[in-house]
Amino acid sequence: MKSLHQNARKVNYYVRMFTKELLDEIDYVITSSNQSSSSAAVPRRLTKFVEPSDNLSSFVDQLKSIHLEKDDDVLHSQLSQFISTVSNSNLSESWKSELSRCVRSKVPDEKVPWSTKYSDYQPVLFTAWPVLHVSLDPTSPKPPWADEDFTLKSKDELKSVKFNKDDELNGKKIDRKSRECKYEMDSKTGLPRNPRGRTGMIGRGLLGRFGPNLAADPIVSRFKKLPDGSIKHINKKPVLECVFIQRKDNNEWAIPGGMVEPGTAVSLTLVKEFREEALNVCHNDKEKAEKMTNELKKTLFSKGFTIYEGYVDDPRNTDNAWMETVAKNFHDTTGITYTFQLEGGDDAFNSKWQECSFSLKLYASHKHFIEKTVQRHSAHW
Ligand code: RP5
Repeated sequence: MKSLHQNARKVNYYVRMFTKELLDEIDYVITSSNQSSSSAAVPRRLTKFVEPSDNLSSFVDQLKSIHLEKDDDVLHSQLSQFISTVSNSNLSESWKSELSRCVRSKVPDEKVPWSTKYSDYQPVLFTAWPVLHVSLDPTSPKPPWADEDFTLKSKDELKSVKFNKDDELNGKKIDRKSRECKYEMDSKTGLPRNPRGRTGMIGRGLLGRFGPNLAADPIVSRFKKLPDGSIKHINKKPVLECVFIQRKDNNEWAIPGGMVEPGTAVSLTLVKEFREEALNVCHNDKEKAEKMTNELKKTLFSKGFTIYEGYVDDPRNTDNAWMETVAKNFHDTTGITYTFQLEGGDDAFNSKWQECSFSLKLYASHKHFIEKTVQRHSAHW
């Protein structure tokens, strides 16, 4: 098991390079391995670095069925083809959702807690190609959204990373504290361990940071009005409506939240994400974006109520990386939201007001946050 992981790490590193030497290096990893189980793991692991979109899926299946020890020549040509396919492929938006459902190993419910022994546990090591490919320029004023590949570091080297604390990169703060608890480190790898238990995947998957990946979720609400201007009621309770967006990565409806960037306050992220995803006012129109941010900060976003802070049950979570959020409610009491022109932007296809009720289907833990918002306003559910 140990050497299997070591090989996977090497391959992880080599694939990141995408250079001409790549094939030779992979070949070296394969041929220098004297354990057949390690060798067989190589193509399996390689398939985890690309999107299993329709055009790649049959090829990925072929790779999975290869037995290295039986036919190295075939493997070599398959790998060459694999590399060139990956090199030439355009990573589409669909990769996120596709990957999150196809690569993790199954964990029975009772084996999820770390306190339960699970000696046969074989999580898939997976870090998506775009995460590994983030440029790590130490001189850039804007720190990268993803960490460097800590799976390549030893436990001792990892001690310099400020897990459970505020860290800093290129002069910008990176919040590595959990809103949930003080998280533990895996005793073998020294990497953060998901406080909610096993997920069937190690590495970062589609997430940028090891440990918590902090997001901010603005819940913009108002009471639903009928055409005559009165508030709609069901079973004598007012009906609440909130702004939702349709995510581009998986088409699911969600609160228009987003990641907190290094050095950016949660309060600003809440405004920025709402402006970009629900109003389609993005940073490419700098002047308009700034004006809108200031207006929102002075009005609707001047007073918010924290609905939830902590872990999000996000499909991207792994054993070493997970989503956390600060979800705040901004309730319209003045009618200002009637001046908003909703339009999906950035990571969102669509944006709309939607009545809140038990039948809502939303991304990740978002329905739970909305239920709590509804309770706060004693509204119908
Ligand atoms: C969820 O992912 C959070 O609650 C937040 O809404 C969202 C942030 O991720 P991106 O929308 O930036 O992908 O877990």
